[in-house]
Amino acid sequence: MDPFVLLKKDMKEKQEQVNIILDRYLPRKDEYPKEIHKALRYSTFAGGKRLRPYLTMLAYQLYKDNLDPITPVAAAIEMVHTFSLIHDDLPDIDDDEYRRGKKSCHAVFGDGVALLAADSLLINAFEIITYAEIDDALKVQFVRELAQESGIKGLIAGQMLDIESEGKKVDKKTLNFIHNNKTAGMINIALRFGALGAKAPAKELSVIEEYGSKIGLVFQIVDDLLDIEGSSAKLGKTTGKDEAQGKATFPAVYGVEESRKMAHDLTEQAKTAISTLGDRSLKLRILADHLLSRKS
Ligand code: GRG
Repeated sequence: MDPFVLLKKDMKEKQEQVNIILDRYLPRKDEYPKEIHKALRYSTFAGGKRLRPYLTMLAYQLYKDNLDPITPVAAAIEMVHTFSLIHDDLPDIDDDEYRRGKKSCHAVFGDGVALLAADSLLINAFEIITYAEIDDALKVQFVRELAQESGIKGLIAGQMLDIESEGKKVDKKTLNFIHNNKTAGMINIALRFGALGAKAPAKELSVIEEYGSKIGLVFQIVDDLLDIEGSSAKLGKTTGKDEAQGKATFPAVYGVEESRKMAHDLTEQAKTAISTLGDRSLKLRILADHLLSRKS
């Protein structure tokens, strides 16, 4: 079977498992007060790729078959991710009208409701981790690490620098800081939680993290390239915005050709790192190629 077809089938199956957990733990949309529940469900089920939970599940399946214990953790990471997208789209941040192929949350429900819907996704994510059937010590560790990664030492720091850099010429160090914190960090922690949840040996955990930090950057470089060359219909969001807003992107700092080469080289390095795990790492290797060639 074509490796990408195999991967897409596996992604779809795992997306459905995550959606079941999200549906189970999120409030019903007709629950009182209705508007906020409708809004947070609207954005959560608007059609994201579910890449981060998929990574958690793949890392876990390097060691264990039954995904049930880790799926709430994977769903929690997706909730934090969705929260960050809603905030990112707000008029005072990136001001984006479209997300996941639909009108963004604030465009449908208004800024105030979008803010609250996102906040509640962020907070509920930590609650959901506590429902996972894993050791209590691991739950505490996940809550702590996810708080760090989504807080001032992670997402917020990356977003802060992103805002401050708008319209300015940034250096490579600042560019890396922004995207390591905004994008690669969440991708890496998704893999880390899967591996830790399955009690991966320390040496293998570090290989998985090396893979994670590399594909995390590839994901962002490709995101930047798609903003220039991609189709907004396929991406489900407006393209051409980075240049218009003077964003700190890889093509802006390195140029398109050099960015493409960097993405290619990082993908090869990620696959080499993970190949030390042997046949078990096949899906992660196919995924790395998929993330390099993705069009959406
Ligand atoms: C933590 C309080 C607090 C604020 C968050 C807004 C913000 C600060 C961070 C922004 C994070 C962000 C939008 C990063 C960009 C990462 C990125 C490339 C997202 C797109 O991910 P995809 O393509 O999206 O996986 P789907 O829709 O498929 O899930």
